[in-house]
Amino acid sequence: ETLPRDLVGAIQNLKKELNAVILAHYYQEAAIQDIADYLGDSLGLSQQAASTDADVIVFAGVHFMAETAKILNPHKLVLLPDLEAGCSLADSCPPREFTEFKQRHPDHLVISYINCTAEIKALSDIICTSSNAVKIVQQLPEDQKIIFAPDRNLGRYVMEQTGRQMVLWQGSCIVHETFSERRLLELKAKYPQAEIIAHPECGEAILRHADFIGSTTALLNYSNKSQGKEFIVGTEPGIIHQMEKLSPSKQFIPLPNNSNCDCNECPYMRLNTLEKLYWAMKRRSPEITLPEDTMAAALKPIQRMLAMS
Ligand code: CIZ
Ligand code: SF4
Repeated sequence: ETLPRDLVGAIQNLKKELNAVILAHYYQEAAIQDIADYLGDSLGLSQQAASTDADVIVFAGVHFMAETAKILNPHKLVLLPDLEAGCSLADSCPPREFTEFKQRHPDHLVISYINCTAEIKALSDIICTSSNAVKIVQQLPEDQKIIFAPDRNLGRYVMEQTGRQMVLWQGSCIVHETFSERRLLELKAKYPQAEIIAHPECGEAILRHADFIGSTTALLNYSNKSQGKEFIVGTEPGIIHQMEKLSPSKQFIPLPNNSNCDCNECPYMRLNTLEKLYWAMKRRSPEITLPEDTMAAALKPIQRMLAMS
């Protein structure tokens, strides 16, 4: 089979044919963002997934996000353009080790960042995202013992913001944890007026320099409202497409990682392409499937999050 000449038009037609909705994360390439019905961060996309009346959800994001959509819609077809689109942070928390970790910390409530597998969600009490993590922890009783998984950087940030102690699982994201402080200082010298905005998945060395810290949606809104003209962006640079759309006169400078290239894209997010998205809709595959019991167990902590945020 050959690719249609008008790929975007063909995707629009398939969308009607399948009664499908296309959900895309901010870290997707610009062409995918531009054809999406809804664009957002993990919280926004899971809220969209929870409320959609489409028959098919095409998820342009990574595997754990598509799993969340499936858990919220067990009877719908959820397509992911490339099943290999995983996540280093989700991979850093294997269920067997996490079960043992939980056993070593009895009486602890388990709060897991949504960037984890369905199995880890099933082992958790409440799910959170970077948009609502602080708010959720603040709603818990002062003496509540808490395990926070899997991101140690977001966990440390939430501890600082809430003044609460939590036991942290030591996971991290290869994109956010490898931003270079040295390159950041160089950029700061080159653009002295620039505001530094960063995601809480970044390491402490980066967050120390940040003028504003927030979820992807919060960073986007901040860059739009701020009087600043230049921004050094400490998160996956896919988001810059929306920042530029909202604020065409401002300059957005991506923060490089600590390799010798000017790179920092999420290798998993970028596995999805417009071509793969088209084939997934055309073939109704690859689809996300999960065991019934895992879905049922993972749904409860997600519903708790949606109720608390
Ligand atoms: O690093 C990610 O995958 C993030 C920040 C996702 C999200 O939308 O919160
Ligand atoms: Fe996972 Fe990091 Fe990629 Fe987000 S940016 S999907 S946390 S590897």
